[in-house]
Amino acid sequence: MKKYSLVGLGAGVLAVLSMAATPVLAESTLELVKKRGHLRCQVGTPSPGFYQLAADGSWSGSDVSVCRAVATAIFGDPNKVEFQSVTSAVRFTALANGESDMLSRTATWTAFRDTQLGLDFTAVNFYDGQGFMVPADSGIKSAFELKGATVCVATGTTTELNLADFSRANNLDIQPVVFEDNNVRNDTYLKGGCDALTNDKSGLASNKAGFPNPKGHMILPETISKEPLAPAVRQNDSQWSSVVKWTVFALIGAEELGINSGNVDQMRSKPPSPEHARFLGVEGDLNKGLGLEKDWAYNIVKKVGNYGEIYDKYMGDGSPEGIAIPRAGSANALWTEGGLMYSPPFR
Ligand SMILES: N[C@@H](CCC(=O)N[C@@H](CS)C(=O)NCC(=O)O)C(=O)O
Repeated sequence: MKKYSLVGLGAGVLAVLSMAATPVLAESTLELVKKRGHLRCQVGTPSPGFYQLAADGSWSGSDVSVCRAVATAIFGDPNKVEFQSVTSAVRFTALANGESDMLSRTATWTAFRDTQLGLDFTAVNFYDGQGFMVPADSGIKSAFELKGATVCVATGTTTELNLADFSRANNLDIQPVVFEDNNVRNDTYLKGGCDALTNDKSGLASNKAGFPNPKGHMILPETISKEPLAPAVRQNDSQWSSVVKWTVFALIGAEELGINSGNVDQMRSKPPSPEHARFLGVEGDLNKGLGLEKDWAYNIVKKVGNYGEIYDKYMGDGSPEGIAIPRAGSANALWTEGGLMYSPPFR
């Protein structure tokens, strides 16, 4: 009797232990995604340039392209993605609890987020900084003129924290007006419910492009923070983190190597250098540790494009929404052109 109960207890304890250990022992996210047959990629609520939702339900944009590039690395198909659109306030919980496989949505890589939220950031795909926008006829020309001003801001963001720092450091007594929903925030600003709107500068360009009268608003010159934006994954899944990180590097690396969607076939049939050959899977086995096929990077460039192509299409002068954030001379230029975009070597 005693023995049985002990055995019973043993089995019970084992069951509890194995349940508790599930997140650690569970299959890697890559295996999970492969089995499921598509990637669950978290983006923000629709915002021109980054993540735009068309009337037919399809998503496009720069951060959306990173999701599509990861799906392409795995499946050779940019459409094998389920896009999950949630607000900034709940984004990290939705990733940490397993609802999303990754997020690609203007999330700033900070020490706290990288070490205390159960997340790992991968590789920066946009270097940004926070700014302010005001109505063009407000007469305000500098962020330092915002003394006592009400400023609309999204909650759960670095934006909210930086605003408080900036106000305190400069004795500006700024009154934050805080929102979870970006649309409500923008509407409130447009209706005069706050004197200024603050966001990442690329976010401001995106917000402005979506306003009925973009020219009626002005982005002030000051940049009050560093916002390195990067896709993130759950922590402790090194292979999955590598897949997302090397997908971003493949986008940047392709541009460095002069490989784009138009010439990638020609480059593959006659690689101009050994690194081109390794990148395109013609030589070596760089795919092995990633758990991907040899043509993973080829497929990314062929079906999604390189970093510069994505930038031009969604953030550059040619972007349909007119976001037009100049890349030349900015941190988002390639390192060979004075910027910070740099991929480790493909070897
Ligand atoms: N980079 C900042 C701000 C991120 C942020 O809220 N970005 C806006 C861009 S407009 C966004 O993602 N909006 C979508 C949403 O919150 O639904 C952060 O990581 O906290």
